[in-house]
Formats: sequence, C-alpha cells, structure tokens
Amino acid sequence: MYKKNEFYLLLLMFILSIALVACGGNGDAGSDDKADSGDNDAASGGEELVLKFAHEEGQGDVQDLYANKFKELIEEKTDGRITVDVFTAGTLGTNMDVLQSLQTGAIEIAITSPGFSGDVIPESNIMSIPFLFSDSLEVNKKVLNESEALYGPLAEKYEEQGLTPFKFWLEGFMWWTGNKQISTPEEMKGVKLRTMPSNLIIESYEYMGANPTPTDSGEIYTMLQTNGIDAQENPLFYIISSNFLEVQDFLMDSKHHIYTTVTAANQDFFEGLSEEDQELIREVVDEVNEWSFTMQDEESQKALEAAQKEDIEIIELTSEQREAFKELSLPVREKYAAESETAKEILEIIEKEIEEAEAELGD
Ligand code: 6CS
Repeated sequence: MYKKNEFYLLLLMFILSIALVACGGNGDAGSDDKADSGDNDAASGGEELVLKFAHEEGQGDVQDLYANKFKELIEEKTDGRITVDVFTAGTLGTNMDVLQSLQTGAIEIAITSPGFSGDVIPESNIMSIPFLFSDSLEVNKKVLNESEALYGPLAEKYEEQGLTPFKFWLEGFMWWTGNKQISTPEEMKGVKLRTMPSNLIIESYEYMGANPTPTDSGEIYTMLQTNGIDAQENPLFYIISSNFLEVQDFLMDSKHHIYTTVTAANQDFFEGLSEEDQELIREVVDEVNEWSFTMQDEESQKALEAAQKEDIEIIELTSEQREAFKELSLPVREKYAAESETAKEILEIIEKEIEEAEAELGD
C-alpha cells in the first residue's frame, strides 16, 4: 500500500516537473521568437517599418536607381525589418504633390529637387542659380557633401518646413535641347524654354533672354512635340530616357548648371525613430550618395553614346559663349541674396566653398 502511494506521489511530481519545464520552455520560446524577428539585433534596433520612398523620375532613371539602392541596402542591413516601397514620378501625383506629401508625412522619404521646392523654401534656390557651381563634378561633389552653408543655415530652412534633409547630391551637367541652335544669347532670344517651376529658374532665363515656360515634367515631351515649347533643359540621361531627342533637332552641351537634388525625410517621422534607426538611415544615405556619384557618371556616359547615334546636331558651347550667358544671369544672384539674411549668408559661404574646393582639387 505504502509502495503504491509512493509510486503515485512520484508520478505526480514527475508530471508537475514536466508541466513546469513546459511553461519555462514557452517563455524561452517567446524570447527566441523575438531574437528571430530581429528585435535583439543591434543593426535592426526594434520596430518594424515600411517606408514609402518617392522620387521625381521614371523607372531606371538616376533617382530610381538611387532609391532602389537605398531599398536594397536598408533591407539587407536590417534583415528585412525595415522595408521600402519605391514610388516613381507620377504615381503619387505631380512632383509638387510629392513635396507636399513629404511635408505632411504621407510619404516618409523622398528625393525632392530645388526646382520644385524653390517657392516653398526660397533659400533652396541656391541650387538653381546657373553658372554658380564648378565645371568640375569632383569639386561639386565635395561641396555638396561637406558644405557648411547647405548643412547649416539651408538645412534649418528645410526643417522649418517639416523636412529633414539628409544629403544634397548631383545628377550630372545640364544640357539644352531645342528645335533650333541655342549657343549665343542672340539665339536664346524669345525661345520658349521649359523650366522646372521655381521662380528663380524662371527669372534666370528671363535674364538670359528666353521666354521661360514652367511645367511639370510629365508634360515636356508633348509640349515639345506640339511646339508648345521650343526647348528645355535637363541632364543628358533624362533627355535620353524621356526620348526628347525624337522631337528636338539640336542638343547643346551648355554645362550651364549641374542638376542637384536632396534626399530628405518627413521630420516628425524621422525624429520619432529610435536613435539607432536614425543613425542607420543616415549611414545608408551616405553610402548610397557615395555610390550615386559614379552611377550618375556612368548613366551620363551611356546617354552620350545614345545621343551620338541620334539624328540630331550636337553643339558644344565655347567658353566665351558660356561666359556670355553667365554674365547675363549674374543679377539672379543678387535677387537670391535679397530674399533673406539667410540667403545672403548661404550665397557668401557657398561661393567661398566652391572657390576653395577648386583651389584644392583643381577645376
Ligand atoms: O525636369 C524635370 O522636371 C525633371 N528632371 C530631372 C532630371 N529629374 C526630376 C525632374 O522632374
């Protein structure tokens, strides 16, 4: 009898100990699940995120390659905890709509160009002043990466509009296309030339004698085709991918400007992230930015080869011809500086930075 009771007691203790181990096991399984989901991974740092990343160009264009590189790197570095949906131009409205959506937080990250933000953030027009930047892309890269003007007073102006600018970067030299040759101010007179909508770009072309016509990018091809406009300006990769040479007869290597843009986030969204995630996003943008310099150069080269096969005339402006346009455009710098004390300060600093970078790297 005693033996029987002892047997039942031992059986009960055995069952209880199995149950306790099972409970403990559940708890452990919970923390293992966490580890599997990446929560304990320092690189991935916590919360799952799906980022909407919008840009202003078509599939395969420079901004699209940039956005997809960002997607690839951040998804890889976080084991998929942060994922990115890339939206090309037109899928979320016009480029002005994209800027507004970034300000309201409907989009978390975007590439937004000063040609569209110039009237919202007048100081961003520094990037739209023709002939301001260097003829050397290496010099421009250095200035865009390191400028105290851009990452100091200009960044504050973006922040006042609800944006966190990460990095300013470039997409190559600007070229003119036209239904006629435009190599002198005389030839520019009265030309209906499409520009991005910022007022400062429009004024620059008025100073250069043209009849500037601002539109969104989606309308350029049809307007050229129907002679609603005679000419337009853009970097070469964009001219080729948008097929503008099908409806234009002349391509001018004017190098009157570089196409610059900025990768930015909605400020509330970004500041609401953990410090680790903020740092991670900044690191990835820096990496993509460095990569983008070579990428845009390769895209420009490919575009030049494609342009040379087209049935059009390619005209390289002489330095005297470029100087003549530059002289005409100079009053726009005063206009910019008169916008605000901050604008004046930004212009003074950046002119000095360009000069110093040219002295250091050679132009
Ligand atoms: O001209 C434009 O409107 C466009 N150009 C470029 C190179 N990127 C975006 C922008 O929409």
